[in-house]
Amino acid sequence: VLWDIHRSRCGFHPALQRLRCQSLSGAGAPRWNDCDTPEEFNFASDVLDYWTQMEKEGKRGPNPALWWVNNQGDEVKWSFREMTDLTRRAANVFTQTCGLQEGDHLALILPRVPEWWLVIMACIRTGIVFMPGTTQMKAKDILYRLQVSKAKGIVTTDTLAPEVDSVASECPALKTKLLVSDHSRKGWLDFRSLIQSESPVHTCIKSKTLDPMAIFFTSGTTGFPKMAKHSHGLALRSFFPSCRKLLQLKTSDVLWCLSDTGWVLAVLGSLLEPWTAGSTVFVHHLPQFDPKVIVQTLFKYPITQCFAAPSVFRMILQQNSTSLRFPTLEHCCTGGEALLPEEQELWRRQTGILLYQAYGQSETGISCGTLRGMKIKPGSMGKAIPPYDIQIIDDKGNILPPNTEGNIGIRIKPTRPIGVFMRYESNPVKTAEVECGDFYNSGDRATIDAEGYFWFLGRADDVINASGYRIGPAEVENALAEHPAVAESAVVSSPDPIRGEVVKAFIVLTPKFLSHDRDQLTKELQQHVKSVTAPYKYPRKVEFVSELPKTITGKIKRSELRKKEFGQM
Ligand code: BCO
Repeated sequence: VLWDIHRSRCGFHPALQRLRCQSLSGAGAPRWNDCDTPEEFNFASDVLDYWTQMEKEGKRGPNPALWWVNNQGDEVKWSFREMTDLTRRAANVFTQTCGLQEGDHLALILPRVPEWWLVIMACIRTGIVFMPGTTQMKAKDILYRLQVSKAKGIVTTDTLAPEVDSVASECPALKTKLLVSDHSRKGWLDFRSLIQSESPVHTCIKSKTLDPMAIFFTSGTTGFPKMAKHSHGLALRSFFPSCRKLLQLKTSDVLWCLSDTGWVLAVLGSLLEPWTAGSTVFVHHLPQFDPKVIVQTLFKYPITQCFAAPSVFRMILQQNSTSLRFPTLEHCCTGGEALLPEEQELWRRQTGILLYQAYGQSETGISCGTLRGMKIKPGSMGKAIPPYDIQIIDDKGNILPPNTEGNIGIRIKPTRPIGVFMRYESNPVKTAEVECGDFYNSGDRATIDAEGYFWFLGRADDVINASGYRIGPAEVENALAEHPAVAESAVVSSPDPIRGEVVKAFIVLTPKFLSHDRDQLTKELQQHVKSVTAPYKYPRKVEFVSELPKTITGKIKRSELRKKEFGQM
């Protein structure tokens, strides 16, 4: 009966009816049940256009949907209405001008420019699968992504366009290159002017909740990054009441998430979470990370919530600013790497605001957290956020008792919860490897206490988490191997007071370089890595050794080197 009442009142499918009717009836921000799986869901038509309608009806305040600023004093403020208009135009650019179709893969490599939001929403409107990537990538990183994903299109800036052009001939699937720039470039379509000329009339696809929406590249111990493919369920999860409790955003909130546009955290914190609640997304262009600019920005603009990796908060605390009492800031949340209890306490003392921890992965979105207002246990990353059932498991998928070290596992059987990635695209072997009994095995080690709080311990494998970046040692070792001074290398994680962990390379030199100045060589090798792959991966520590520890079969024992770094041997 409810079904029919909802349908007659709202004209949408049941779950959306609930969402819309409750909102329209003044029950506050949109709501949904943790276990709802509507057959169809599309964030563009069901959320963005919903808030546009609210604006038209005068039911949402004057705050913009997107508020973008830069260091030159430029500002862009777009309402939801403008977002709907612009993203419909962008959708037409993709389908009409470029001939891209539902299910096609599109590489999105943009810095924090407003077009990043347009591209994502246009992809969601059209069913094109977007693949965000960091602008730190070099030609080889881009080549790999384009080839492995068979991307049909790419959107980037004039800084990276030459890198793309240098590899495009090796990417037969790549048909469309879109440039976000005020200048034109041969062989590239001008995204900005196309948007102006395209029609704002577009019919959004009717996506199934479990249809693909996005791909995030994520590093592992071996090989190249894997493609974690997500359905529209990743966006739907932001609606679930338990997830809404993490930040408790309101339409009047202004949320600034500082994550680089290449990571899942940016999609969640700079788009899905705030727009689900009808809040304002605040963005600073911030081409180079500068904690001074962050502090100034938090003083200058009416930002109410801030989400960033722990390293960002650490670097702000290091500033020796006279005051960190930000006038409008009410809530801070952090995730992406481990946070120490002392750091949480220092932030509270300096700012007067608590720093809440969350935990997640490219594969899962935010899966655990200390929800706003929940008791903080310093150093803990909070509790599982339903519908995720998170347990500490052994290597066979058996649930371990409280206070026992094991792997963080998310139950995926008998039902795979909304929000957990679909698969590693084109990689059934790796997809199967992370299935462990009834659980997805995150590869992160932790304990759970009797109250259900999780305590992060580290990685089960050799993956490095440096200032929130997940780095595969093989990616750095491969880059080092291209330099003539390197006979062989082993790359591991090493502790760092600011970045939590940094990349450390143990290097055996080729005979020709043995007599070279070591400091000079260190700088040269660091520069070399920065030039051949995304610079965030470069080894901030280098140690030259005569040999590497190996097993009898000749495999490098990275774990031995890592344990030494952390004083565990
Ligand atoms: O420190 P250096 O100066 O020696 O080198 C830095 C940069 O200067 C340099 N660089 C950057 N862009 C470059 C470049 N060099 C040449 N060409 C370019 N285009 O390379 C190094 C980059 O390292 P970085 O980015 O780690 O350092 P930076 O700039 O100090 O930034 C610090 C952080 C904390 C802002 C940055 O590390 C960061 O953003 N971390 C957070 C990452 C994040 O958001 N993680 C979340 C992932 S999603 C997730 O975990 C799931 C949660 C639900």
